[in-house]
Amino acid sequence: EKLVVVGQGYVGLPLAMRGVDAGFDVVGIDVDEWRVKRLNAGESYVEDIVDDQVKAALRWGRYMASTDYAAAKDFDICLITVPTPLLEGAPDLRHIASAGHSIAPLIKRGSTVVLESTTYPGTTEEYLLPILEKGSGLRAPEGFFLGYSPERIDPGNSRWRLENTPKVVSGIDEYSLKKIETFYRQIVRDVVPVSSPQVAELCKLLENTFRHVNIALVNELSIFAQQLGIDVWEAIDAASTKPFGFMRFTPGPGVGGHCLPIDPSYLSWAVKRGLGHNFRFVELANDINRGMPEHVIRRLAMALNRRAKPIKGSRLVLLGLAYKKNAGDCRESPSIEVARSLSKLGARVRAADPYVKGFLAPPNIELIEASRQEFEQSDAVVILTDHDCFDYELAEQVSPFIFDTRNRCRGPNVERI
Ligand code: SAJ
Repeated sequence: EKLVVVGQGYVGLPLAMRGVDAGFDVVGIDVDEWRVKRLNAGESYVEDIVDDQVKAALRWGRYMASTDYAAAKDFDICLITVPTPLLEGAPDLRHIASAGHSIAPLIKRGSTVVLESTTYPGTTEEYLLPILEKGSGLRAPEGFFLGYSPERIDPGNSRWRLENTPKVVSGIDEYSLKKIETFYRQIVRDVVPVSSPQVAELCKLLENTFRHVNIALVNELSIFAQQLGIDVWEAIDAASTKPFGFMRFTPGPGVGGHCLPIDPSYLSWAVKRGLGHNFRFVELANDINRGMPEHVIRRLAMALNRRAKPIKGSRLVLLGLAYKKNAGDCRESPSIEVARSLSKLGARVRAADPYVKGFLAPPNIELIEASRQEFEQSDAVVILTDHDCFDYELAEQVSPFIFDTRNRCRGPNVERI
């Protein structure tokens, strides 16, 4: 059977490779020429897929990548895994529309389409279905099957991978659900059928909104605890000893990435559009998390002030620019926002992040290697993204002052968020 995966990013490429493992002939469609070239040369740019997997799939003649949808002709199953960003705070479904319009003419009777992109409840049936029916001249589910299955890929997580992470699946009718369930059972260990695409769409938004709201909770708690003179990190460690009913989150300089800062706004947008209500939890969490970079600046300014050092002209060494540790992704990175603001305030900002390759540092920010000399000659070291590769002991020993937003350092010269 022929499987087409539209979008060969950190979600689509693992799906394509699992499809090859399961015996499908797979075509990976991507609009990015550079990606298609790399893939057809047997190279992976996705953290969780190694070159050899792509090379083997090519060698067996069971995989090819293309920018041309003609390569998708006669597909049996098509998975759509394209980005769903925000545009001025509202869902931007242009990539879903583009994929839908392009794949629709290639739908043959009895084929199956599954949307995996994170989106608001209703998208599959209200938005994608009409595009596919119009473009194919067929009706669903009589002519083709359609459903939704949210992605739960966590790049770099070696414990939970595509094949062993439970996969929620749905269909617009029971036959679509059966077809889609049967497909996923060939590539993942646990399949969790739900009664409608809207349930599956909402489930995904719930998962990430839950995380976003709880991070906002500990972020706001960290602000109050510090003002009360209470060590919030110790309190969180103590609370984490509760073996049931508590889930550990930690404060930080804000929430980055392309999931957490985005997905909750899909939910609040859907509630406002549908009911005219504000989803206050989500909006409050957005406000708190978006306010953390500025909170970091305020705390740092007060700490420097206590050392008779204005921010202007101070020599700052920042550790970490990526949005989360041990990764190089800078999308929506709060660390970069902090770096930019400090530079605007006239600080001399030098940033170290070995994961961020070939990065066009924001203006007036110098990329450096973290070293004894850099620490010694700084007025302050600011820990923003706590990559495990940084030498925190050295920083503690030789830095005049450390502002630590990730609880990696101890000592009389250390202040934590
Ligand atoms: N963060 C905190 N405190 C925390 C946890 C995270 O400040 O306690 C910050 C991180 O520094 C980062 C941001 O939040 O800036 C997002 O971190 P994340 O660990 O949630 O990483 P993501 O963005 O890669 O989230 C992904 C999501 N996966 C999918 O959407 C499929 C999310 O659902 C996962 O729960 C998360 O990975 C995970 O568990 O690692």
